[in-house]
Amino acid sequence: MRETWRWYGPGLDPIGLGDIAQTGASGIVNALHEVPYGEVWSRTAITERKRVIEAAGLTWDVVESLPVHERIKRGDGDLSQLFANYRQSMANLAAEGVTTICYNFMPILDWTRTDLQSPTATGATCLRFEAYRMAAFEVFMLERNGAEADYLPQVVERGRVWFEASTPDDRAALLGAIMSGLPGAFDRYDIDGLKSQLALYDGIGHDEIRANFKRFLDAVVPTAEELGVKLAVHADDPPRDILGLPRVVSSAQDAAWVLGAHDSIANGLTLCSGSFGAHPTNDLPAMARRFGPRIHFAHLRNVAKDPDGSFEEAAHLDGDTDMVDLAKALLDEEARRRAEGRPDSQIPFRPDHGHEIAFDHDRDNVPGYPLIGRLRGLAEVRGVIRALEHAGA
Ligand code: DNO
Repeated sequence: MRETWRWYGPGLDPIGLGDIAQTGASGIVNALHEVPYGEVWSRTAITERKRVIEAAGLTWDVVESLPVHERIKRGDGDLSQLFANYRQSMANLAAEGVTTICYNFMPILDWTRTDLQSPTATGATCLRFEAYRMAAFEVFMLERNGAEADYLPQVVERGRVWFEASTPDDRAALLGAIMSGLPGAFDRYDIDGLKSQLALYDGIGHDEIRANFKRFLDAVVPTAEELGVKLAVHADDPPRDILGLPRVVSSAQDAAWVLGAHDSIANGLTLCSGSFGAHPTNDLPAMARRFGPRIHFAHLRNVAKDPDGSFEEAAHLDGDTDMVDLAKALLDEEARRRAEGRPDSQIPFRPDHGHEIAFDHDRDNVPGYPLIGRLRGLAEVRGVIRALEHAGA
């Protein structure tokens, strides 16, 4: 497997390429976060980014993400220009040899947590999704109609108690945590801003968003095929509807739907073990075996789930997913590809997220993306992979 590392780019990531090179990872996962959603990624900007990455002795292996514009997700109006722009960005990337492209189809929000620095038993901190806090946000701060029905009654009650005791600072911190998943230069919303974004999704349920997703795939997959681009949809995080928004990439069945919507190698999956792993019925090693040939990219991390829907990011080898078995499944897939003579026999993976450990606490990290915590994850997963390779040799 090819070791990669997510870098947010010049000016956005406090961790430099020189530090990343020292982790031993050889590939970079990058995006032009400064380009507004829906606009073309110019060839010049891509060439320049590639030059910067290569100057550090690294390679730009994966794009994460080439964002899908909200209007595409909503199926709003004439989308031909947005589709054309997406195709043009893919073509510009492919012309520079960057052909693995991760994206997601989550409405409005990307990953969502309620605590960005939740203490773990060791004194490190992790990202956590606490069901009662999310309920407090949705039911009492946002006052969203119908939100109560999405949570267990005792979770709503705990949310009410939290809300009633909360200070304006507590509420601002919760809103800030929930907005932190929006990458790069994307707008963060306040309560009113979020309400107006949510209103744009009125009347859009799972069927509608699936139809819009299919329309997007129809518009871009044939071009991706011609370009040799491999699109890799990322799972919903958390893998459930949130804020009443329909999400359709949460379960193994959902992944099968996406891959079946266009039966092409160009239409593939980012196997994010943390996002899919927060779903009660997803079995990650089984998913890796089932979808193997269409997995173009893997995010390896772990979660520990609670019965009320809460979860936190566990250390990479702890938590609910058997990381050793998952790595084994991915290595088996690589062996299968080698036997088949597939040129993309090596699957890029990155240690996804990490605890904040030691000096990480003093740095201004992108939430979830500290240096030492991710290095711990990378080193552990690297050890598992080496051991499995050795045993299989
Ligand atoms: C979180 C990431 C996601 C991911 C996007 C892909 O840390 O895994 O933000 O990059 O959802 O489009």
